[in-house]
Amino acid sequence: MSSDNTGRKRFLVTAALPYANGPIHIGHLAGAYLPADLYCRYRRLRGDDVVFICGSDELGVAIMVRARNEGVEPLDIVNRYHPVIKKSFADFGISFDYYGRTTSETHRETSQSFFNKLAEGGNFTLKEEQQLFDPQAGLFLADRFVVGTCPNCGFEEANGDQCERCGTTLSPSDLINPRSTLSDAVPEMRSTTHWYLPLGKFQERLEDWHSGHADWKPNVMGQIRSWLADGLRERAITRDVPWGVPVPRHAADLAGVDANGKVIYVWFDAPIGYISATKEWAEQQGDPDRWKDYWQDSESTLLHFIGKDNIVFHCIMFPAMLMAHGEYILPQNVPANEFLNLEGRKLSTSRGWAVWLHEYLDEFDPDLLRYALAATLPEAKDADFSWKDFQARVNGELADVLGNFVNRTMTFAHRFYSGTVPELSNPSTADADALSELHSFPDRIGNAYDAFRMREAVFETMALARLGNKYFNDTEPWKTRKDNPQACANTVHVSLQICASICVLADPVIPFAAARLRSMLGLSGRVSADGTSASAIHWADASEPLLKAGHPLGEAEILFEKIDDDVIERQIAKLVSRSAEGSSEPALPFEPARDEIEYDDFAKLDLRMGTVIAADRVPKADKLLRLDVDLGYEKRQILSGVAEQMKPEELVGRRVVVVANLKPRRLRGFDSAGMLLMAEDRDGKLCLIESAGEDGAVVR
Ligand code: B3M
Ligand code: ZN
Repeated sequence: MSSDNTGRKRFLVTAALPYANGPIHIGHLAGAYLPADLYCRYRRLRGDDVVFICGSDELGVAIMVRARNEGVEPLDIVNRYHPVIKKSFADFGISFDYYGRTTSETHRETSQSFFNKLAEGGNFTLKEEQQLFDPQAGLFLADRFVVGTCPNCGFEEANGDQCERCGTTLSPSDLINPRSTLSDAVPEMRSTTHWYLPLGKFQERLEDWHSGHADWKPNVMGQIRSWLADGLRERAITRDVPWGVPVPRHAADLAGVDANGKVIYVWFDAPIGYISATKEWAEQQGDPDRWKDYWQDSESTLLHFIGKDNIVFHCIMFPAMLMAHGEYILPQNVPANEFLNLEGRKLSTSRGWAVWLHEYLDEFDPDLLRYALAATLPEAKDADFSWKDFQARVNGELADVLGNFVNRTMTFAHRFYSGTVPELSNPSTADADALSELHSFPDRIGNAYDAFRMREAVFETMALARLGNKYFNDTEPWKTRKDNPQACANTVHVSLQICASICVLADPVIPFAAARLRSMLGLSGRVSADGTSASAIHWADASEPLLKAGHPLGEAEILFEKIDDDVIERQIAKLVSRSAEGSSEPALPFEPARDEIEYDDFAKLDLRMGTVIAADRVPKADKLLRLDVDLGYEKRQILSGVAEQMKPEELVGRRVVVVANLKPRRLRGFDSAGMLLMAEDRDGKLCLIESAGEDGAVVR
């Protein structure tokens, strides 16, 4: 496998780019993000070179549908959800090296040049075809703008590009009884020209490549085999919709087609998003070419973590694109997960049957869900999350086994050995056995991670804590303390070694608790996230005792609190009442409170009342309005970024609060002297702040 000259292996790990049309829920986490994070954290502790890439999927029809339902622009939707998604991933400890977005300039360039290169290589075909058109909405009904009955399984709500029930990929014209999701209009047929990727041409190469990967998960291989057995068909890779990466001029010229109004199909550009985001990461590292080490060097390992509905795109379509391009490596594995159900029912965001990550994080520690989910991931088949099971895992495993073991050990060490590691001498058979069993754990757990068996890795991690607890019980230090002090010291010594190994080996699953445990053990900073610093403790080091006799310990604290029944009842009640209301989504989170400031910091602001006396658009700036504001003692020209939400005529005559002593700036060729204060709702809606005070009145 891949390695550089220091023996570190190089990995590029991706997790599916979530559509930025809603917040993240536990189904997303169980499908891709948590297993990917477990894997990356494990690899970094192994000392490997890992770049973990993700980002928001901001293009495509799914975003347009959401925007149309709300009567806003697609950009409003992605600007609302991208930050929410990014933040909840970070709070949950998903350790992306870079989280990008597919509306970025880099992404547009990368996708277009990829498209051009394939066009130049003669990899596409063009077809003029009759397609479903909604005369009322004035749009061709691509993908999710049309639903109908799946010709394969009879599901009546199949989308135009894929049936959610049986996974079959579809074209809108395959649907029986097509209906427009935009209006009640009956779709009609109109002719249009599109680019197609003839996947059939890649069938043989894909088969060869897949046959070299017999180690892939059976659920993934099963889907691939059935695709290949059906014979691969061509797939349209452009759409007539107003939201997406525009079909590049060069490719259009080559084809002699007018590409106006045509964009690249979202499933063509989205996986390229992994490449664009890696480029942006490299740029941020100050080494703009470094992305090539991960994408174009055969020594590098590429892994895609996804949910099962994305298998065909990652195992067939994207690899075919990469083969056609020729300058990229192919994924080494695509460890896709099945679906997660919730309390025995299929998770459904539109029916209010979901646990939302940002809501969960308002009430609980991220590690609790990381552990409970990781222990039940839908690796081989669909799995179920229930709040009762969550409580049982937290109380019965994290608190009673792991937390209890750490707590007993720390209590003994502080009470009887003045907070240092006692000496081990004349170890008993039990002591020696415990240490020799400890020795096997890094490999036991690591082998499971290596094979993408995350549940097993989590089970083995907890097995180490169980070993510790049992050893502590069996050696009875509360008795030996009186009649055999050396035996007691040995128990505490060995138990502390087990705790120290746990703080390394449990780090992928419960990184926040592992960090607390390290500080209790006086090992803070020693287990570095990237495993590269000289004093860093690596995964393999956890097979041997990590603490020297006499090593000073930190302060003890309770690692995990138990969760009461009523807390769990409340969660279940919330779920039930939400689904009864059929309400789809919880409120967005509020922006976190800021740090405290001194009065003097506030007093630096010169806030004044004013009246807008003129307003007009700024040429070529979609967001800006130019305002003249009367501050009583003088008039000001101010540029304000409200043009997407307020019309110039709505603003004239309005009373406003102005930051009057803001340093003047030049924007789009205009001087702007000051800033309007506005309230921004959680969904990005802006409201002016008004007052009856006279123009020029000081606001304080
Ligand atoms: N946004 C689909 C999904 O969320 C899609 C994944 C893109 S990965 C390149 O299921
Ligand atoms: Zn179907």
